[in-house]
Amino acid sequence: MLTRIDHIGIACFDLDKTVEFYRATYGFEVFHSEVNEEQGVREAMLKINGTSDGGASYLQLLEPTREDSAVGKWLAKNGEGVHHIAFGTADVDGDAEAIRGKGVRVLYDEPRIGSMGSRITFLHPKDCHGVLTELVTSAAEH
Ligand code: MC0
Repeated sequence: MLTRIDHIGIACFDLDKTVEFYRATYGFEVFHSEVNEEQGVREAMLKINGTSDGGASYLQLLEPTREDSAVGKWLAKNGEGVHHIAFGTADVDGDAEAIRGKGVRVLYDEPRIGSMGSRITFLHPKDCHGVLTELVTSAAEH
């Protein structure tokens, strides 16, 4: 069952400048940052609300580490902006299979590693009315 908005992924050209915009404009601080080489991103998670028990919501700022990554390709075509939304679930495997059964393309056969040790998968944007959609089970939940 999808129980929360886990994060909104925002693609940017310069992670440090974008982090500074969110800090100076809204007062949001970086909760966590990392490089995910498989996904080709350098990222910062800004916690908006909730606790660290898996029930939090974040903004996820994403800078590509290479041009041929998903975020790199998307930025070249669209410029900066909202790249995806992510719904939180305690059971990414079960929810992905249930959604696949409804005819939506799930991009990975098995969930992969996402931010902060989470397990993630994606739904194809063309099957979701133009929205790249991610399913996330946080590290605390798996
Ligand atoms: C591509 N399209 C999108 C889109 N990306 N539409 C909405 N939102 C997006 N973000 C559209 C394109 O405009 C195009 O439409 C069509 O999908 C095919 O796109 P493409 O440019 O030819 O690119 P593909 O097909 O090679 O790849 C698209 C695909 C890919 C969604 C399959 O980006 C992907 O695998 N994404 C999942 C992984 C990901 O995004 N990782 C980065 C975040 P037209 O109409 O022009 O044909 S990593 C992350 O977020 C992790 C760290 C975490 O949360 O923990």
